[in-house]
Amino acid sequence: MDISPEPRVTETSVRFAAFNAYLNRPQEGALIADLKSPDTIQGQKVAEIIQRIAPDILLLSEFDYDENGDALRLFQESYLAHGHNGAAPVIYPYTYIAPSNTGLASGRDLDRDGVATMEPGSRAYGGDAYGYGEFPGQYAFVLLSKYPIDATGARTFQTFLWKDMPGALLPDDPATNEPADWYGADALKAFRLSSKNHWDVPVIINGERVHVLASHPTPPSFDGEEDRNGKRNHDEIRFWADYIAGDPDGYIYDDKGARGGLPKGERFVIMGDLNADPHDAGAVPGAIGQLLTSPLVSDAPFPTSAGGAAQAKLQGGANVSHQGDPAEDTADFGDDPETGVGNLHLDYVLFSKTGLRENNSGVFWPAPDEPHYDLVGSGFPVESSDHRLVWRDLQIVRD
Ligand SMILES: [Ca+2]
Ligand SMILES: [Ca+2]
Ligand SMILES: [Ca+2]
Ligand SMILES: [Ca+2]
Repeated sequence: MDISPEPRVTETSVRFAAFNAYLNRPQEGALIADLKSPDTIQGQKVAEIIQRIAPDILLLSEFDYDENGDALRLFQESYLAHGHNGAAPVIYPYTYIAPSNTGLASGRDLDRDGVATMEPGSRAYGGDAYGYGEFPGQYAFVLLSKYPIDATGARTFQTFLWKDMPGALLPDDPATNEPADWYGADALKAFRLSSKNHWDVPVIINGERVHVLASHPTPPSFDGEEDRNGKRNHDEIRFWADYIAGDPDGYIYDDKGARGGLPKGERFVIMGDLNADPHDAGAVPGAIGQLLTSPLVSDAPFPTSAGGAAQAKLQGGANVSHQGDPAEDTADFGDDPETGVGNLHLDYVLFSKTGLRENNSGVFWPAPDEPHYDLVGSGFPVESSDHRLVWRDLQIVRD
């Protein structure tokens, strides 16, 4: 494979994209095994979507972690480096990976089923891990870039403890009088805020620094009346609101022990599946609003697609009662009004109001009468992913 050491210099804009690519597998090592061969149909469709949009900087979520980066290397070599159905190959000379809390044993009974499950490979194990995962690194995320990544300047927040956030929305056990006691003191001593990881990864674009702020907050579901996952989701999003504000409450520390938030005036792009729709389904009200109402975040309109609007109509069910504009949806979930949440707006590329300007944006979700509809289909079965790629073309503005 020919990987050029030089980044491609775009004329004016840089395309940032977030794609929950569904490249997670049920067992450790299974993704590597899949990607060794170029024949995995789902991998081919994910690769073709990436090739059709050709982002310059791409965050792929639900991509199982391995410490050598073999899965990511194989995905580039066996899938992205080969054009699919006439699309041009895309190659990313720069990548960044880091460990994820998903599937790391906490040694505690975090799901409160009576046992601290330590043996990987079950739902019970996932429920007691620092973040839900049935083996270490399941559902992690990876960053790919055509521009150089300042890995030594990157900060990660994998080990930041939830209890160290002032005013954290710690869940309450409604069966007791004591407040905020769903997790006991011993659990809170170990409980990490980030269900996967939170990264600040600087990318150098024509000499200018842009901070990619990547995370994948836990879904606000799979819990009970205490809403422990909804509250964690809210605070995982809050972390970025406080971080971009420069950490006014002075609580943030990274995995190397360095304190503080983003210095004032730095450019940033918050990317990922944030698992919070502005209007619909189970997030704590205002969860994503913590970022959307921040004076530091651009209020450029959300990216949209014709396919999101078309599928909400075709699929009906839970979508009928949604308040959000279906053209802004980025995930195609089950629509049964009893058991499903419908299609949601969960994936974001949000950028700093200063230092960046948007030229274009979109969600890769073709309508049935548009080209490449076969890459997304009608929701079930899943053709590529249950999420859609979201992108924005951003131009560096020098003050
Ligand atoms: Ca347990
Ligand atoms: Ca209580
Ligand atoms: Ca659906
Ligand atoms: Ca919707």
